[in-house]
Amino acid sequence: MDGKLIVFEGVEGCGKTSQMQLCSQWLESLGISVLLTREPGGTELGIDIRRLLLEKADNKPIAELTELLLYAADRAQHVEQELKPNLAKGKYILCDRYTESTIAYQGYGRGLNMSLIKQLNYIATGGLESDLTLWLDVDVEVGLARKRGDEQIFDRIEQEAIAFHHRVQQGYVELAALYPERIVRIDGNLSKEAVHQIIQDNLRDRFQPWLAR
Ligand code: Z5A
Repeated sequence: MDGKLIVFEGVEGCGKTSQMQLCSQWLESLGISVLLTREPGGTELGIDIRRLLLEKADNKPIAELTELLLYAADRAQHVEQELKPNLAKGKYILCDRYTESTIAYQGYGRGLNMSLIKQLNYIATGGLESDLTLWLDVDVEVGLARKRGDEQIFDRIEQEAIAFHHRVQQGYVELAALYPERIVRIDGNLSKEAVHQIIQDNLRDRFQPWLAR
């Protein structure tokens, strides 16, 4: 496929949304057509699935396996409807979370079977991997405090014990060590401007010929 799939990952409040906006503005200023999207919720159907997954669950518990399957369903729709067609058109796609989130949250966080998660990731994506994953590595407590500053109402997952977030963080540490050619660690504790500069440098290093087209 002609385009590039660049994924932003990390624990809550790591700065993905802010950095995707800055990155998109920068790429557009270079005349590069960008698609901003996210998981869950990158399609119309996905918006409904996102609501089921993340809105305060009140008395409606979601079993862990159901949660995993809903993320997989959201991803299958997103890959077919948005990612593949836009990559084929040569777009630069900036995606807020992708397969590594499932490994980190449902695998390391919830402790679900890793080989099942990998199979589901493969089924949902048809093997489509990111060209580059930017892991914004922020201390768990810093990320959560940033979000607390935003709003007082935490969604369902954010209310989980802090130990859960530390396991998720450990997931990203191990994923980055396993796939260093595809997953880049970026110090998300730095200022927004400094993080953006490092992201620019990484994209220039990786995609210079592509950026210069
Ligand atoms: N999830 C899952 O479990 N399994 C899966 O397979 C997938 C997802 C795909 C939704 O994710 C949830 O879905 C998530 C994992 C689960 N768990 N929860 N809850 P989400 O990405 O939509 O939500 P989030 O992880 O909570 O991220 P967020 O709220 O969108 O935050 P963010 O995008 O990382 O950060 P931000 O909005 O750019 O920044 C947050 C605040 O920090 C804001 O006030 C900024 O101005 C501030 N900020 C940002 N950067 C900085 C720096 N560098 N310095 C200081 N302040 C900063």
